[in-house]
Amino acid sequence: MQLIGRNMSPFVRRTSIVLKLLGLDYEQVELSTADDTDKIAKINPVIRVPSMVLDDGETLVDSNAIIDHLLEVGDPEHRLLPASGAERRAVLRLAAIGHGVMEKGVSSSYERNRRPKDKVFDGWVKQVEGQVESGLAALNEAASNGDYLCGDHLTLADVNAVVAHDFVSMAEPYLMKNDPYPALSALAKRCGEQAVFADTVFKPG
Ligand SMILES: N[C@@H](CCC(=O)N[C@@H](CS)C(=O)NCC(=O)O)C(=O)O
Repeated sequence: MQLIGRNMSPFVRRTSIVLKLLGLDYEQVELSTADDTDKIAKINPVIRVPSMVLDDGETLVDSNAIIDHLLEVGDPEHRLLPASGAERRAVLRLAAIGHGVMEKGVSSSYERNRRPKDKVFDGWVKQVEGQVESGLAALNEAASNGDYLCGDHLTLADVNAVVAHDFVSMAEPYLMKNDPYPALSALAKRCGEQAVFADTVFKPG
């Protein structure tokens, strides 16, 4: 199968990490939504990444739908996402907070970098960055309770939290000055020592 997109996108990176954690075979096609519009449009009419092309040509769009499929085929023991009940809801809740931080971090970055400077709406940037900060604070609190966000092993909640942390550190470094989320940073550092996380860090060029 093919994963479409570059790991600069936190949504693509989290999908890459899940693929690697599950040991699924895939090829990453590093298309960019800015430069490869026509190619991506053939796979995803909304022209967004990540998208995925399965071996039989079926296409999937949006990291949530892609990861849902990957877990269905690659995680029969429900290690990354418990099968049901309160444990599943807890992982999904924190995973959604991590995903929300990514969305707001990307919004801030688009607002600051894609608009002409005189058209940037500072009030909007402030609002979405406040959402980034409160999401990171919630993840930091969850990370303060143990080695992993939920239970005794790595789940989708940790993947999203680490990717959100790393994305904001890259895209909005001024929000990370003086290590305001130390438990989350420590989780990111511990995970960053594992190949699945280290090998998916975006390297420009
Ligand atoms: N909800 C989507 C968000 C995907 C997303 O926003 N991707 C960005 C790249 S970071 C993108 O494709 N941006 C181009 C656009 O939205 O026009 C997901 O989880 O996959």
